[in-house]
Amino acid sequence: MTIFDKIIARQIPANIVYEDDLVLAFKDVKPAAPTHILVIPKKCIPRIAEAQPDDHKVLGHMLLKAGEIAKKAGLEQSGFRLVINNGPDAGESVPHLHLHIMGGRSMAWPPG
Ligand code: DGP
Repeated sequence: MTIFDKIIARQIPANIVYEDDLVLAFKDVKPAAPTHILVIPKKCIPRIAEAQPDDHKVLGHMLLKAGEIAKKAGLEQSGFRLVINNGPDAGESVPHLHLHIMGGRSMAWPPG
C-alpha cells in the first residue's frame, strides 16, 4: 500500500480539494509552487508507462478534472503546468500514478 492509497483510505490526512468515484485530488505536502495539487486515480496504476488500454477512461478523466481544478484554483488566466514523473530520471518518488497541477508563479522551460 503506497502513501497515496493510505490517503484514499483516509488512513493518513490530506488537504483534499476534489473527489469522485475515479479520482482524488489533494494539496502536495511539499509544494513546489504557490498552487501545487496532485490528482491521482483511486485505482492504483503504479506509473503512466504501466497503464493499460482499459485505463483510458480514468486517464482521460484525470486530465479533464485537472483542468477544472486548476480553473477553480484561479489559474486559468495566469496559466499552470501539468506534470507526470515516470521513473528514476524523472524523480518519481511515489509508485502510484499522480498528475501534478502547478501554478501561481512563472516557470522555466525546459524543467531541470
Ligand atoms: P513525484 O516526485 O512526481 O513522485 O511526486 C510525489 C509528490 O508527492 C511530491 O511532490 C510530494 C508528494 N507527497 C509525498 N508524500 C505525500 C503525502 O503524504 N501527502 C501529500 N499531500 N503529498 C505527498
